[in-house]
Amino acid sequence: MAPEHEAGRGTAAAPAPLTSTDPGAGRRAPRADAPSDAPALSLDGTWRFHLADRPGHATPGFAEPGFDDGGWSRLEVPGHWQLQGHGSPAYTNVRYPFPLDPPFVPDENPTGEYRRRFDLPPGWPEGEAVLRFRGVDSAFTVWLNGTELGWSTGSRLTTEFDAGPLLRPHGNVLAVRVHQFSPASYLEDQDMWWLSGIFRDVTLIARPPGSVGDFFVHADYDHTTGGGTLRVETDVPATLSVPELGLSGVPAGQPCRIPSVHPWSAELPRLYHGTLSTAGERIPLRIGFRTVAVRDGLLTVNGRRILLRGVNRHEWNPGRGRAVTADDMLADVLMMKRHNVNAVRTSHYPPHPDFLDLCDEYGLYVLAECDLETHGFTVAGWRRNPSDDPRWRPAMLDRMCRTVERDKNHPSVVLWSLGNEAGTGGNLAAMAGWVHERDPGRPVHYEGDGDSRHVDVYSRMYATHAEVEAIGRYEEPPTADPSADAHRRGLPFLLCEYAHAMGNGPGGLLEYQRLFERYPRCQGGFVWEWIDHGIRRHTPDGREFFAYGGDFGEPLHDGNFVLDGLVFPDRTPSPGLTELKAVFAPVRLAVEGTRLTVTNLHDFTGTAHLRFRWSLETEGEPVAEGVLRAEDVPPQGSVAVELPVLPPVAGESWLTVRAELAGDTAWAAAGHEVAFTQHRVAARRTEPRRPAPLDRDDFDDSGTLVRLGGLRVRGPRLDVWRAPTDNDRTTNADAVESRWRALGLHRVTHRVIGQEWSDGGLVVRTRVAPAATDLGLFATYHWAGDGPALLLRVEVRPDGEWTAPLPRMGLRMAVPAGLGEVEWFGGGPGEAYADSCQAMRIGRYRRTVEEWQTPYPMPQENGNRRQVRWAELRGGDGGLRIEGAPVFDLTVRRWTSEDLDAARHPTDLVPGAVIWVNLDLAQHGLGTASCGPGVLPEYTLTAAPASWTVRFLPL
Ligand code: IPT
Repeated sequence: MAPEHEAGRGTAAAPAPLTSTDPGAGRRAPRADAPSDAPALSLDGTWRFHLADRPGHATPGFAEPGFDDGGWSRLEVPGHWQLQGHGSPAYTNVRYPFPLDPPFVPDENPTGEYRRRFDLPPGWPEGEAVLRFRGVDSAFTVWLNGTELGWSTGSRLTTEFDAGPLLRPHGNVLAVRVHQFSPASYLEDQDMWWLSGIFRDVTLIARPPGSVGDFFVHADYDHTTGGGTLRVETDVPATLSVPELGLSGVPAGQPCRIPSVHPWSAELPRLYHGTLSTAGERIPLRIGFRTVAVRDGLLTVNGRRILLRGVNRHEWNPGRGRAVTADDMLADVLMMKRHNVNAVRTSHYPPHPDFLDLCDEYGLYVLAECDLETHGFTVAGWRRNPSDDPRWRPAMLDRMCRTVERDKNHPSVVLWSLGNEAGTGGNLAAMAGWVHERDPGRPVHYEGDGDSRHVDVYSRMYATHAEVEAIGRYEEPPTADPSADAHRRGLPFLLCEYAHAMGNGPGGLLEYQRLFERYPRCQGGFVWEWIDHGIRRHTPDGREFFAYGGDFGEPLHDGNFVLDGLVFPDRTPSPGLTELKAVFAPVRLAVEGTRLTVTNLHDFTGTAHLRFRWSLETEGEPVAEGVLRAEDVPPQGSVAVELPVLPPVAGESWLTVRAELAGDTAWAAAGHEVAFTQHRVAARRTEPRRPAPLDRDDFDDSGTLVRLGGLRVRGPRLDVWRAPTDNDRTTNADAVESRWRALGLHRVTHRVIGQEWSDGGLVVRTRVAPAATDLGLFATYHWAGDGPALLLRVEVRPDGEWTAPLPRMGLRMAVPAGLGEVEWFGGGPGEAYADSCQAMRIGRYRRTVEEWQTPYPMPQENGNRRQVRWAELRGGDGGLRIEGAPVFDLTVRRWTSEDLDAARHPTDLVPGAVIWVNLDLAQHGLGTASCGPGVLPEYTLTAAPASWTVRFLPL
């Protein structure tokens, strides 16, 4: 390394956490995180706090017990200082917010100083005690009563220090100095906000003599015999009791064979409650018997191939950042279970340990990831990447070891992951080697080494459907290093990230799921990602919005790329989550003729816990309903059930069959819907047209409709633009948005070629085209009277060689602002797009124009309802019925697509003087090109001759 890189090293009295690549000093050995009946004292709450703008400006003597902190601020612990009025959040994805100058960080390095006074509760035992920090971002040093205990890094990992000898009954002073950046920051380049401080709980825990240092629960399940083996390794003498299994006072270390146990799986998360007793404490255990193995090229749990229906989860709360609450964690788990999710990747760091308790209890498979990412080194072609620099090996091994040791006793953890996007190198190999030795009971994952040399599963992110299919057929291209090929070709495959859920999307989920179901090797994956990391803010006039990169004046930021979740920042489900639930459904229902086929996609459970309810609706009005008698379908099995004889119906009628929980579960009440299907049993009756003359006064001199009965309207006329979605947008030059804008589709003009009035009505011929191109669209409007209604048939014919897809093929019209209540019969209740419509069902729905909108925190195209048969807009000014022949896509808004396109936050959108109604033939699909493949060919809207018909009836 060039000497100038080293020049700053150790100069002045820079503290070790700022100069060393070591992970820390003075810390206790990592151990399992577990509750215990040993006395404990929470040190959460209000601390005294001061923020120095750089380490050199830190307060001298601040750790002295007698230091006067009376003038300091107050700060809530756990929490981030940037979200409590000190400094501000900053968001970057791949790029480090400081020079790539490892291991150094800038002198401008905010440094938080924390002080907390505490007394020991009465009866606190003398002797050993540990101070436990479950998460401090990024590097910190701890003093107790003026004595330095040590320092640590690894923001999302637990650190414990010995505190016993320094404690006194009253007036203890704990002082902590936290640097926002440190050499360790080079290992923590995850795609998220840079937020600092003591953001997880701080606890003082007594360690009475004979307390356990560490313990490892091994609870295996033998699927060939149904038996279990339980062995608990401890480092002190201990006994084990599990009353339910008839075990009492069994010496730890001794294997116990149980002839018959209920295994743990995400589907049936059976836990046995036990106690580990030592001379010093008793530890409650929750034991789940399960065996994870890669066998014959497949990832198995309890001897069976599993399918991961997973999501990537960052920890997030829009007000508290990564200092999530118990309620947040429970909400996530319950929402996941209710949306048919069965797996979580803890991207890209160990979560709060309580989250894993919930996964054990409610049943979620966990890919537990180490707190590691060095992604920003890609900008330098991975040069000087810590992953391949021996100076960082202790820190990287330390992280891996603390991940495994902390979480090893969770049955939910089925895979360990070395980290994310950290390139390749010897340190990663060493981490994998260490894990294999320490815990042979769990396969190791790491996506960043394309050759999968050191891991047990082949993992990719954002692979296209075609690539996944090739992998499923074992026809993937060979590894870069030919010697790794045989190993990788023998591995099961998963997508550690796919279906980027940024903004409106993802599109194309169903097609991935079908591949996972078709090819045994493709064992599912984890959608990116669970939650939008928006930060709650308010406009000066008090309206809430969610901030993203750049909203805090960051000089370097990645905008709204931090908003790519299935749920909005406040955990409101987005349409993407509703789609995910339908695609992930663990039973598939299909009606054919008079029979319902139930296909059970569970890996372990039958369908006895489900009840199948049917209902018949005509034009969305209930006609009949009932419960089907269905036998218990075995896992991966399929049965056909005879449907009841349905009553006669008049009008378009749909049979809906829903699989719902027959009884209450821990995560949802009886009646919760797990899956549904719909089947049309009678088609719509079309009424004969009743020709009627048109009123010339209803049209202006350009042939544009301006009046409908008593309503003032404008349009409809051809409209192809949509406010680009994040998946249209992307930074990629091939992004459809760039192509659309290059063509000028956001600024088309209309030219009337001619209009002809006749007895049959009015024909208006136009050419619609943007400036500066010879491409265009001929649009011809055929107007005719139909009783009291107006009938419009639009014909569109492209002019020239169109090479880009169209955003929409549609009509736009303005109707009076008073028509704010919409009722429709068609697809709903939420928005749907060509490649994201599995959650859509045909029915009759009502929404106000306000409720119609999906409030993506970054405004973009939203709210499209598909296959609308008819819609009625009503309000003070009268009413308007619009019918399709047969159907149309409908959107209603109080602003235009252009307004939506220009807005940066939903609070920028101001209702205008009219309601804008889109009546479309089709829209381009969504895809996931914000990170991943674009729209599949079958959902691409090509510019081609088209025609559709709508009928307008004033009410
Ligand atoms: C991938 C990252 O692993 C993840 O953290 C997130 O940033 C995601 O992208 C995009 O939201 S890495 C990318 C190079 C595919």
